[in-house]
Amino acid sequence: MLEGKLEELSQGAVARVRAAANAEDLEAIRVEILGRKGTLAAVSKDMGKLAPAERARIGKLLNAAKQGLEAAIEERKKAFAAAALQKRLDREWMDMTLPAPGPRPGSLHPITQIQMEIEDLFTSLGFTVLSGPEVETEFNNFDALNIPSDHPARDMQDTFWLEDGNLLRTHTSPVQVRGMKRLGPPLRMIAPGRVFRNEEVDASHEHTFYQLEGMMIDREVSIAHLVYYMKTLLGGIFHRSVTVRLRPGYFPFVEPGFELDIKCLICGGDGCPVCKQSGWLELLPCGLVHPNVLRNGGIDPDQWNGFAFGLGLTRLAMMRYVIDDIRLLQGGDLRFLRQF
Ligand code: FA5
Repeated sequence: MLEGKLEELSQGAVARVRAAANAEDLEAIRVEILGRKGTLAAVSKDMGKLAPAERARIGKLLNAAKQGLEAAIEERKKAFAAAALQKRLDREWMDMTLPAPGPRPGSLHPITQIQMEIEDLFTSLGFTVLSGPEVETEFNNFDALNIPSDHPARDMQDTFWLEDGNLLRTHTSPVQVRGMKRLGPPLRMIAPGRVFRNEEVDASHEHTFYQLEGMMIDREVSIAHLVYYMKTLLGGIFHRSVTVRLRPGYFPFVEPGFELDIKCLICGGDGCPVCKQSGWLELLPCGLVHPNVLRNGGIDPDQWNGFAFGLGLTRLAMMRYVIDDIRLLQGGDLRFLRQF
């Protein structure tokens, strides 16, 4: 009797396994029949009542039924896996004949981009682009710019001195001296470049940063000329209205001298770490060239005069791209740089 029941059960179970619609159904059937509390387990319990010889025979049949069922389940599982794989293969494919994307192209650093824009602007206004060395003489960096050795203005720019008495230029102004000697009057020049100061680094100060010097020497150059060029410069860079203020500024190489500040574009003037909570950022010191500087450049101050400015290029990049920490610009983090 048990034998018939087993036969019937095993045939029914195999049929159900073959008909299972998916892997979940299959698992449910497996648990129902082969599980610890499953149908086959119940049959094996009933075997206890049989005589020993009969028990051994039915035991064998039970094992065979179990193995048959397990094989059927395995086969069905494989069929499901193959179907799933086929479905993925149909969906996910790629065209191996397409050309490879190749290495990711780099891009110009944001400071370089701004520098090139300013160069374009000023060359269109008749200015020459000069570059001076980063290692300068003390004379070009200070003395020729009307900053004698005992003058307190030297302390305004903390200097990296070299053992041979030269220095890392603290500003791009020494290119004024080189430009005057090289080009003679009248002249219009700009000189972008890297400068160095022994300064503590914070959100708006680097020890290594970029400036862009400008100088125009002609006859009867006035503050009106200076203001015109400064406005043209800022308009060309920001393409939107920026608020500026001009206040007196002291630099021994200009007279009169000014600080052109720009209302902080990071905080809109409310105060933030970049503008040191003042709402304004020093960006563009400028003025009319001091007669002593003209003389040191071999130009007669009775015949010629001019203006000069020293733009903080790194700070300009910060304002233009609304970067709230100067250290990001030279940190070398590609995740930052790839945004430009
Ligand atoms: C000068 O360096 C003068 N040579 C500028 C000048 C040229 C005046 C021609 C008159 C005529 P100053 O030390 O203020 O000035 O620096 C100029 C600009 O460089 C500042 O307005 C600021 O934008 C930027 N700057 C100065 N120090 C740092 C620094 N540590 N990190 C980043 N930018 C700086």
